[in-house]
Amino acid sequence: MLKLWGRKNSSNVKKVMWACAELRVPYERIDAGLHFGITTTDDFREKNPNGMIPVIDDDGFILWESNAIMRYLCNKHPKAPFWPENPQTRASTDRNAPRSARPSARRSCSSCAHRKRSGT
Ligand SMILES: N[C@@H](CCC(=O)N[C@@H](CS)C(=O)NCC(=O)O)C(=O)O
Repeated sequence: MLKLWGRKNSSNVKKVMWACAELRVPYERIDAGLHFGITTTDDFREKNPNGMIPVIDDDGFILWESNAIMRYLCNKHPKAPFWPENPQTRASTDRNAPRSARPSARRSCSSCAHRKRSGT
């Protein structure tokens, strides 16, 4: 079963959880990040040297970066209703994926807000 590392109050983890739910992909989520820790361990850093969540392990295939994970899941499950086959329609959908990195979306992520406050 797909493994997903990340706390569920992370906007980037939520994106992956949402994609899994839409695609009906069963997964096991492991709390990680902030007070859950784990992200600083050697084991986790082997998966993602940046120490960030989300990270997935799909039968030994490790992937991090929420948008890359969503695209991977959509490519693996091509019937994804939100991942149109038409290249132009898909490009429009794809354009919206990184929007979570915009300042308005970052405010909703507590760890990113923390970084902004602490200047890290
Ligand atoms: N570009 C990355 C950003 C990942 C990111 O910023 N993750 C935050 C949570 S939203 C994180 O790992 N924060 C540190 C922590 O929770 O310990 C992605 O989209 O996956």
